[in-house]
Amino acid sequence: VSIATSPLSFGLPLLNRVVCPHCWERFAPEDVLWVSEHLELQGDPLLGPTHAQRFLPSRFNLAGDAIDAKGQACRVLACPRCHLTIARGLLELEPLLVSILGAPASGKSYFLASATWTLRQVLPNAFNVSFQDADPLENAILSQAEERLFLNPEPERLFPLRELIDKTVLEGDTYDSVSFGQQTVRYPRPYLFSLQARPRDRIPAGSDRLSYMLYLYDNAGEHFQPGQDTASQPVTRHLALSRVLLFVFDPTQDQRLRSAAYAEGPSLAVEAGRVSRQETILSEAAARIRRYSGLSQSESLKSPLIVVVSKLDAWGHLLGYDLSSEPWKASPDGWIAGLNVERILGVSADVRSLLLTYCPEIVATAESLAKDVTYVPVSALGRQIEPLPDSGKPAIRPARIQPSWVTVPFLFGLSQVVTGFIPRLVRRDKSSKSSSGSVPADRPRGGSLGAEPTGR
Ligand SMILES: Nc1nc2c(ncn2[C@@H]2O[C@H](COP(=O)(O)OP(=O)(O)OP(=O)(O)O)[C@@H](O)[C@H]2O)c(=O)[nH]1
Ligand SMILES: [Mg+2]
Repeated sequence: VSIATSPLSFGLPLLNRVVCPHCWERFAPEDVLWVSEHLELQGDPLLGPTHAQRFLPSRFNLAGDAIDAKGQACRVLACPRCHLTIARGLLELEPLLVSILGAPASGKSYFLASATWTLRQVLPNAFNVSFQDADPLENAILSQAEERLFLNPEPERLFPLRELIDKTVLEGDTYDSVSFGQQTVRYPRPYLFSLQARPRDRIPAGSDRLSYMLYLYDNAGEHFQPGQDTASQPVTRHLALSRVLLFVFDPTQDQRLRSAAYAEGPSLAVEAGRVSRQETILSEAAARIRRYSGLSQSESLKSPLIVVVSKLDAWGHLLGYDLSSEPWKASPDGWIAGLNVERILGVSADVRSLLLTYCPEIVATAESLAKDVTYVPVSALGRQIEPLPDSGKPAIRPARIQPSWVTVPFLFGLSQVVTGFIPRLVRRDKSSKSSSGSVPADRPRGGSLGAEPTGR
């Protein structure tokens, strides 16, 4: 049976504009292409002879699936510009891009895998928000990284860190090539997650939408070096659409912080030798964002910038307190957790002053780019890193991995850009300061936030 309408929706209204997670083109949902299912319908002019034909349908079956030229019902959608496939949820859920940038080996891939794994537990259990792979096939590489860290079949074996998660490659499996006439363009694969707030009895007034599609990209650090983003490899163009920028800064690659951290002897937690100028990565990213989004040199970026200060396990003792507890807490009725923004901003102020002491140019660069800068320390692995007996290189037993604060950049970033989605812990006696996004950055005093331990 064929009907002539396009019932693409599964209940939620369709968006006016969809953002392709591959080529970042915006298009109307009715322009989406379908991928032929019939085996004889092979060959796409943009993707090559081994890809199925894409088409704009005129016939649908009762289930709402398009019917291809050979009468087969189709299920898979594709972008009208780049022809790469698109999960159906992208037509319904508002896009929310988060870009992760940072120097090579700064810890981006470890941080991402550790954070997405932890968010899978924390968002549903503590915040009543479901967090799911929108396209398990697209997310496969990230899921494998999560499994190697957290579901490893040999949890007690000592793995060199470099073997658990590989360096992100600059070409290969994680990129899609599309031929636009003479020009072949290579796009990085996105990771896509649907975020949906479950029904709550108390939805804060003025809340935005309650469901989003999170687009994440894990670039190789080299992509952020000058000259590495071109028309044929627009690998970091997601930066311009990004709602939250996560700049991963690795203190162990800074000579001054490194010597301070290891003043009492060499650390075993990181490999020796790698030192880099990381503020140049940030300035280059800012130049690209300004170029792609037409901002002038003097204008600040609109998106909040979170400086994710990685490998906390190797330098955290410089802060002088322990960050073992996470900064959120169930509200007194035990239902929805609130993010302890006051504590996050207190820690941010301390990390900022540490960076000001040792590498002031990072603070200066970050704060000249964005109006809203927060510093969040994270460790993807925790403190149980050991040296390998033969080479002395850092290694860990998967069973001992204990991430610290890895979800905070995401939870805090979300709470900054989407009202009401991630509730903030409100001080009982000063409820007027709730969720305004402008909580003062003064240092929290112990015990002032109900039972939330300040961790100091
Ligand atoms: N001590 C410690 N080391 C870490 C941590 N996270 C990553 N590392 C180390 O840093 C190295 C690089 O981490 P990656 O996550 O691969 O870095 P990346 O930023 O993705 O690097 P590229 O893919 O080259 O851009 C790892 O091999 C680990 O040795 C951490 O939380 N603590
Ligand atoms: Mg990487």
